[in-house]
Amino acid sequence: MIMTVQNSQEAIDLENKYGAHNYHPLPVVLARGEGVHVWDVEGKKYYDFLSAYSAVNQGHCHPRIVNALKEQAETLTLTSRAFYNDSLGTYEKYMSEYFGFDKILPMNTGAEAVETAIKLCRKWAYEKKGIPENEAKIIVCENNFHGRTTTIISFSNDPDARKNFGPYTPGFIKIPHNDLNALAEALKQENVAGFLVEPIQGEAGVFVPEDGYLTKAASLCREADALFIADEVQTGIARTGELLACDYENVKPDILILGKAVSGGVYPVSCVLANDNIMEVIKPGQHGSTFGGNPLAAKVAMAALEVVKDEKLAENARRLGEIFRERMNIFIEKTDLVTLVRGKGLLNAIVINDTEDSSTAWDICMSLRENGLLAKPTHGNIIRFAPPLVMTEEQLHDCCDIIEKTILNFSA
Ligand code: IF1
Repeated sequence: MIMTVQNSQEAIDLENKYGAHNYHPLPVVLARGEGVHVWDVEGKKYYDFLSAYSAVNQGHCHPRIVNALKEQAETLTLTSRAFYNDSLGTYEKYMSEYFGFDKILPMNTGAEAVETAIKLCRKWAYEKKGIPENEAKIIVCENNFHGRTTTIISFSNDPDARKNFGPYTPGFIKIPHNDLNALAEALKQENVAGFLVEPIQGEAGVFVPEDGYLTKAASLCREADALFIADEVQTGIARTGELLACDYENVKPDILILGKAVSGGVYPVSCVLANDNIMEVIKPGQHGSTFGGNPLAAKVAMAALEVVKDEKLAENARRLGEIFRERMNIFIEKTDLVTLVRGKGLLNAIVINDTEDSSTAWDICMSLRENGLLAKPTHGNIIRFAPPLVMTEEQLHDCCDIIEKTILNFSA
């Protein structure tokens, strides 16, 4: 029997009873979304300052994307790759040209795209670079977040993400993020196939590396004949004020990983892009997925990326991000509760002046919820602020008013 909840508490109770407890959500039950706003079951309106972790960059339920979904849903949803279909080729051309690569390998979730990039890098290393089979090593950064599969958590240093999920996948070398000397040293090791990096570490707390880091890292990789792999699942699709965070330095990764807002949050769509010299190592039957590149995903993603271009979302994110950080930097002079603000475009975070394990950041988010703005702490004392990129300047100032008022009342 399909039921509908009558109130928020009923929804929370149902999730508690029937759902795995793999999250600890803020106690708010959302029922509708439109643009930068969401409404809870009782009809209370909020600004969404998380955007489903940067999947809803185009705003909730964007009509152009929803219409693309509707039209294709009534036509052809899934054929599997056992046969051709009339959407995939046009989608592959669209994406390859949109991001400037020879080819795309379509998948569904970000983690699947990261796994695909790891497999591609390893296979390229064995078949093109001549690394002995099963000896390939991929350099990753400490405090990374690339997803939740067993291989990906094998190179995580977050105990919650990895404890008791072993045995772990070998073949990864960890170095600090934003440390070029450490990268240069690691690249001297034998059998290094690639370097997998988030241009900005989102989950770790929106750590923006020094200017020039990506450029230098990419050239160190090139000199060492190792692939530069950029995970732009969270930083991509205009979030940081450019289409890709790598675009700030005109760095073209050897493998580009995308997810989340590729679909505007309407459907799970992810992919890796690379040029022929890398992509051609994958032969028929060597990789894939049931839903990867399905007609629904293809049409939704093309509509979502048209919105990014037509509504100039990168430019808007860049401009509003500067306004946001300017206001926050002035504000934090008035309170000792916030020590700093950092970020790029509309991927920002504030650091709360308290210990990692304090509940202060959580309590502030609970107060923000009362005042009509939804955000959630990332690690401990850091609150990530990432609204949809369709926000207007007026709405941003309204949100800054809410954030400032909430924190000032809090510290009082
Ligand atoms: C959760 C974090 C963000 C990602 C990057 C790959 C993936 C993600 C840079 C995997 C996913 C999501 C996962 C989600 C919450 C969210 C998250 F807090 F977990 F770390 F955004 F920061 N690369 N990030 O950020 O993509 O498989 O999820 O589609 O697991 O709680 P996915």
